[in-house]
Amino acid sequence: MDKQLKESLIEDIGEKRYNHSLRVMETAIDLGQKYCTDIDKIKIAAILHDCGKFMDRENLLKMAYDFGIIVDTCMEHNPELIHGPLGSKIAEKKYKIKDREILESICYHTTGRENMTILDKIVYIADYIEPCRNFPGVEEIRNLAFKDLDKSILLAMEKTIIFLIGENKIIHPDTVKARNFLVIKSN
Ligand code: DGI
Ligand code: FE
Ligand code: FE
Ligand code: FE
Repeated sequence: MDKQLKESLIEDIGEKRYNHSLRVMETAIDLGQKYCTDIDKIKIAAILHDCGKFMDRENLLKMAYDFGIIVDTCMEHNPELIHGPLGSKIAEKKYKIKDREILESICYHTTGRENMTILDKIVYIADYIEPCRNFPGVEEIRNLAFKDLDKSILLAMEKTIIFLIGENKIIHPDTVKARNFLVIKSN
């Protein structure tokens, strides 16, 4: 990995999160080979996917406003959701990424969205199944990701939605739209 990129990322998001990003990248590369997608794009999107997940959480909202991100009600109630859109802006401004597809996959990596691109899907599910994720049921989704990408994402989203309901958290409309789209497509 590029030394400067590595150092900059570690400074912003910490070594643990950087190592997670490396694992997401390796997983995403495996998926990219399976689904014949542009590996160079995958590498950039995956290594940067959490670049907005600053260790300094206090400033997240302020940074979002500074970058002109429209913070919706759901994000206000759950600042965790800001790191996707914020990361997309950081990738653009700080890491000079111009490719819209890469920037969008970073933006939507937490919620998903309607009609996801193959790059969106690979980043989303690689984040969910990277080797250190160890929650119940992850192995099934890990295997499924290499057999039926849409089905694995649908399962991951449904598990996430059920988890959020259990935590009494609100579901972002993009998460709902992403799931609805996949359900309609699978019928
Ligand atoms: O950044 P990571 O931890 O690597 O992973 P991520 O960006 O996928 O974030 C996962 C978290 O985001 C997890 O705690 C569930 C939460 N999340 C995902 N979709 C929604 C959500 N939280 C809310 N409130 N609403 C959502 O729709
Ligand atoms: Fe994330
Ligand atoms: Fe995720
Ligand atoms: Fe992540």
